[in-house]
Amino acid sequence: MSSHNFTETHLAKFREICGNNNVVTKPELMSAHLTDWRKRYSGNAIAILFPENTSQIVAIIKYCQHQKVAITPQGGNTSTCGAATPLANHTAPQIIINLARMNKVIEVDRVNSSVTIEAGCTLQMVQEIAASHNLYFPLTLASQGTCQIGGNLATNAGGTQVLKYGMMRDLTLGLEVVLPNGNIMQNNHKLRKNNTYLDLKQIFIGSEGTLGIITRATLKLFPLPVNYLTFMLPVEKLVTALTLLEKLKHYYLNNVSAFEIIKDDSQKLYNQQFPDAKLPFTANWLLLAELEINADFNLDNFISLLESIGINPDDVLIASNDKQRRDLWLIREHIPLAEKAYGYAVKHDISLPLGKIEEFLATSMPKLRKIEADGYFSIFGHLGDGNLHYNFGKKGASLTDTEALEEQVSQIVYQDVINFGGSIAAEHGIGIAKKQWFKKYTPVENLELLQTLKKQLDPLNLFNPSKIL
Ligand code: FAD
Ligand code: 2HG
Ligand code: ZN
Repeated sequence: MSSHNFTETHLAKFREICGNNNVVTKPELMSAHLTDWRKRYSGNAIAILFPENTSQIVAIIKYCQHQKVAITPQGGNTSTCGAATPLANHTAPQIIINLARMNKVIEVDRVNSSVTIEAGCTLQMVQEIAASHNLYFPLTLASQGTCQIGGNLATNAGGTQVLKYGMMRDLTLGLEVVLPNGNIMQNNHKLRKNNTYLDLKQIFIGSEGTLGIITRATLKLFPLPVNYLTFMLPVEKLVTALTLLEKLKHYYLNNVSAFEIIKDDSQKLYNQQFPDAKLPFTANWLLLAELEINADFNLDNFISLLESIGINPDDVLIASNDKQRRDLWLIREHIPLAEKAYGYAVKHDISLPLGKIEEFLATSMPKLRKIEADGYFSIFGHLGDGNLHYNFGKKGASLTDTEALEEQVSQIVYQDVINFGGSIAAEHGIGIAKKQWFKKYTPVENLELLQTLKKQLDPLNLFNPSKIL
């Protein structure tokens, strides 16, 4: 049979399993799924499948195993490292399995403070369903209207509330996963304690679609915070921000829920892109932080705390109502969008021990300046978690210009990150973008263990091939 005939046979089978409407082959409907969010990687596929339930996924996977069809699991396609994009020149036929049509809320258990959902629910849906029960799902990302819980799980997403609530791994009680052999791993329990040998769900959290398809999850819910103290302030030196963080944690314990930072070049990109909602101030660094508070909160004590470390309270903008709070958060959420609109930067999603961040910046920034004297540093992110989005760009650079810079820039950044005891992939994962660096900086024994696991679960290498490993 010719490859055309093979494709037609595959499509007929997929239509039989999922129904005609759930198998998309029209190029104009496929294109958004074949390119990543940054428009850096593009691939191809014979179809995008939108299954409606786990049984359909099992049937698709069994057929793909038999016919050696490669599968890219896909959620909202908001990966910043090309993790959800199929390959451009793969030898085997490829399909995308997108979970958008598996978006049912199965149960909200108020007594247990948990929600059980299908993995195609968007993050925002889960936040809203929790809120409608007077409960709170804390994962918060600028992509929340689009990204799916399956994608959040497969990337172990972080975001702005990690300081208090942890990453997706910390928010997960149970999972259902369809394995590459078509078996269903049943681990979708609601328990906060369960030491029946290894916790199998952990293998799939952060697995970036390489070990199976996450179809259902049970997530932790929390009481809705009573109120917030959200504030922004300019700081000249990072040490001031870090000292403030230490004081806040000491005084307010686990109620410090967010501690975000924005460097001056990112502020400029933001002001250029959003002239109608300019920043209240610009400075070397802008800090956006939040405390969860209740009726006992004493503003005078907070002001004294600021003064005790030399911060003038008059320089601090405190949101006085919910709209102002939203506006401050919108600024932060719009930073990656402003950067994207400006052009391509060489992006790094790194983490460092908090005490090493200043030394890292002082070491690495001058080296990058030497490569590109008028390059811009779009540095922002989750300072409270030691996680910076450390992006370096050349004014007006095209993708090709940026790719020419990338090797040299990333070599310096990642080597310094490693030298200071950090991680080259804090919250976005590896995908295609960081594959070479992951290989370089992962101990060979660890790589061997990961490869053993991958080969055991997916011996034909059909799940998200050529990503990560
Ligand atoms: P996709 O991009 O579709 O897929 C991501 C990976 O998960 C791929 O490897 C894919 O194969 C796999 N996958 C998807 N669904 C499944 C499934 N059901 N089963 C198995 N594998 C699956 N990330 C953060 O951690 N913190 C942030 O603050 C943050 N902010 C962002 C802001 C913007 C504007 C954007 C565009 C992205 C941001 N991200 C952030 C990155 C991104 O990782 C998250 O948006 C999200 O977790 C990805 O979810 P998704 O559904 O879009 O996954
Ligand atoms: C954020 O924190 C995201 O806004 C995106 O993780 C980071 O685009 C980026 O570099
Ligand atoms: Zn982030």
